[in-house]
Amino acid sequence: MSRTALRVCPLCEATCGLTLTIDGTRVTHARGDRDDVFSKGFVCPKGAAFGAVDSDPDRLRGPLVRKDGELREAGWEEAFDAVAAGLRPVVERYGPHSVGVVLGNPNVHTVAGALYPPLLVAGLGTRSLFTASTVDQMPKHVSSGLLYGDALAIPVPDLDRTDHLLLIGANPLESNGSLCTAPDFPGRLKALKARGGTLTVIDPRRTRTARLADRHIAIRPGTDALLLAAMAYVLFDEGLVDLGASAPHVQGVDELAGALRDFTPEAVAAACDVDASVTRTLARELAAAPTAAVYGRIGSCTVPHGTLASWLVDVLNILTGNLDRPGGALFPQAATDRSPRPAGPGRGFALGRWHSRVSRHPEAKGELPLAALAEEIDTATDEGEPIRALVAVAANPVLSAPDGDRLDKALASLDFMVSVDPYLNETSRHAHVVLPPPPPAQSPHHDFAFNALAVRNQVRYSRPAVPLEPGRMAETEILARLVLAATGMHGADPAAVDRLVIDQTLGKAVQEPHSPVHGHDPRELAARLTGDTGPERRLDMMLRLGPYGDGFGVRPDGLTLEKLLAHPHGIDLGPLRPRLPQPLKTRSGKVELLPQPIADDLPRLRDALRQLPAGLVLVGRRHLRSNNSWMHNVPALTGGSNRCTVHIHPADAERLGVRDGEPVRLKGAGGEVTAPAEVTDGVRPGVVSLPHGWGHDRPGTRLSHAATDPGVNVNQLLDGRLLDPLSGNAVLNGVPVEVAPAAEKLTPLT
Ligand SMILES: Nc1nc2c(c(=O)[nH]1)N[C@H]1C(S)=C(S)[C@@H](COP(=O)(O)OP(=O)(O)OC[C@H]3O[C@@H](n4cnc5c(=O)[nH]c(N)nc54)[C@H](O)[C@@H]3O)O[C@H]1N2
Ligand SMILES: Nc1nc2c(c(=O)[nH]1)N[C@H]1C(S)=C(S)[C@@H](COP(=O)(O)OP(=O)(O)OC[C@H]3O[C@@H](n4cnc5c(=O)[nH]c(N)nc54)[C@H](O)[C@@H]3O)O[C@H]1N2
Ligand code: SF4
Ligand SMILES: [Mo]
Repeated sequence: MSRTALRVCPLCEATCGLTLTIDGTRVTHARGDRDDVFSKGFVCPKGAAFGAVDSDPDRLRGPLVRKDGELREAGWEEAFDAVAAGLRPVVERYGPHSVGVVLGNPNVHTVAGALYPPLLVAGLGTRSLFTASTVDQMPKHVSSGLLYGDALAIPVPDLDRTDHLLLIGANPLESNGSLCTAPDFPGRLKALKARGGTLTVIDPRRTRTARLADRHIAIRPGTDALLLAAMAYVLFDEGLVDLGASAPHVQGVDELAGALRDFTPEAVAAACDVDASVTRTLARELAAAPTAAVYGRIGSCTVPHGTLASWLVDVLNILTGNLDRPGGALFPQAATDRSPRPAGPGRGFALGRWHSRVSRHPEAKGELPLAALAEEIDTATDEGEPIRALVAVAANPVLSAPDGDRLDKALASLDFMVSVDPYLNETSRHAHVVLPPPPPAQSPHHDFAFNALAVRNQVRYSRPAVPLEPGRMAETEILARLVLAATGMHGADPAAVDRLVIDQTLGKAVQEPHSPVHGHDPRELAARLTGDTGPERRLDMMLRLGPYGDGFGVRPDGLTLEKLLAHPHGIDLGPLRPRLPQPLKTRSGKVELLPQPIADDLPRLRDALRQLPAGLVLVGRRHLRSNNSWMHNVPALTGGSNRCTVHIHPADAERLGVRDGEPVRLKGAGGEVTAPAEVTDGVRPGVVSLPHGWGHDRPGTRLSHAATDPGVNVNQLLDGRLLDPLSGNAVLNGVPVEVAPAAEKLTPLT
């Protein structure tokens, strides 16, 4: 007998509701849940392959512990004993910063990843924190921190109501969207066009998204900040600045006008390879649209001026009155957000409160650049201890971060490493202990991260669709036990971790005058929480204290876990609404349009006006059926056009003697790779493209399907030194490379 269960898909940021068909304990089919309040039945090929992803036979079924140099199957007790025995002596002997924590992308897709890593980092007291954010969106956090005083206050384009969308360095027809959670992003773009709206795409590749656009600008990689600065210049120059309703909440407009003086459309034209007349048109269209939203993603972040470009995206929204208005870019309000405090000055956002040991990179949002992880392990300095032990949760930096070969060696040199990962892969193969989480069907789901980035306020929760298999441990419990083992409390009851968080949170809430539970007894509140598990009780607490919550009875119609469970297809909380000035936490209480660190970085952008690449530059790309480094092991999601090939423009191919299908060699500062060429005018001249997450040919892994077509690791072309200085974000796009047919010797281009 088969049955169905509902489950929000964790395989990308779109968070589609799925209806799973389950035979026994096996997911045999997945389709879009037509009654889902947000995704309304949409599903993509990855979601449809949920069952295959879930039941991949290479998923580890139990912990692995290294004995006599080899990873062997072990019990959970033994595994956590080994973690405590491996980590504690390092902390005690060399101090907390000698333990590094690496958090990878899937943490934003799991309940466990949202609730426990902050406790791990705080409990260890380590400053050696590295996450996927610094190979991704850290520039956006920094620009939001500086503009609004809150690194997590990220405005989201109002896709469903905007009249004009300017999309920069994003390809939602393949990625399904990012920092803009919108199930059926493609359908929403088509709806924009159907209602008479316009779509402009800026991308050096003619992507599927670009092909849908009314206007596609094939910019030179890495130069978006120049183009956006010139657009802002035009707004000032032509008297098109109109802040609209946000005007009373913004400071620094005149200073900004002065700071952008040098960035005329004519001045940026050569660097961007965009005609001055086109730049003017882009600015005028933005100003003229009844509503408009500028939105930038990977291609605008993972570049040398990532923070400036991210800042300018918001600057353009602000200058055209589109920040915080329907149809523009608004701040979502998630159900688990803290209960909004009254508007007013906040503590502001600080950068560089500490620095990395070797290259003195400033921290951003409490993190050091992932690109500097290898040197923080393998380089001794007088500044302090190198990292000697590592906790990696859902992270595969050997493939995802620059210079995987160096990192590979560095990881092999650690005194101790633990990986929480379902696979024995390029990174986890170095661990002394591997703790595998259960597959997604056996895990609960709630989008703590993405609801705060969604184009509609809504809330959904799925309990595990399938009970835990014997021998499995919930990832929430794995991480709770890991927190205990890492912080000297090995062996304590993991439920105590959740109780501690609940007591602390409620204890604080009752003291906050604006909290619905102000003045209550926290123990009495804790006793009223519902949920089968510690994490469920924490979710109940967050919902009830949150902006839509029942406030523990103060607002009887409000949200609770019970209410959410009674709505398995989710609860719609309405369209995005203007919220200013409440989200602002700057010291001035205003949007600070020209923050000092940004002003200080503008001379570097001015220098870029004169820099033209001497040869070819590299950009990445994503395929609809991919997911970073970990989905090449699922046969249903590989093959066809999902291949690790070098896209090269016919003109460049001809000049270099590169032929379609033949191997081509790429050389960058970090090394060389060889992959088949795909000659296509889908990339602009001067640009080659190679996807990331490939390179599954290292020994000691257990990825049997991925190993049959391993591809190459594009990040081997990087040496980790190219960063956006304000955010520490790695430069992954617009990187100079030398290219030649594999048979030929590479001759340097300059
Ligand atoms: N050149 C280049 N490099 C890039 C990018 C690029 O565009 N170009 N993109 C960058 C971006 S945006 C990102 S986010 C990073 C992503 O890079 P990573 O942070 O490494 O993330 P993933 O490769 O998605 O997955 C990391 C690990 O999580 C494991 N995993 C999967 N599901 C779970 C789970 O439920 N629990 C746990 N504990 N583990 C799980 C996988 O097996 C895998 O080993 O890559 C970055 N690297
Ligand atoms: N199918 C699939 N979906 C995914 C992922 C995946 O691996 N596969 N990964 C997920 C993750 S972790 C993330 S962060 C998101 C990312 O979501 P997106 O940002 O939409 O991801 P990409 O498809 O890499 O699109 C980036 C685009 O930027 C372009 N680009 C490169 N350099 C520049 C530049 O200098 N300027 C401009 N204007 N454009 C440039 C590239 O050609 C590319 O088309 O996707 C998520 N969704
Ligand atoms: S678009 Fe993303 S969330 Fe939706 S089904 Fe596909 S992978 Fe899952
Ligand atoms: Mo990402």
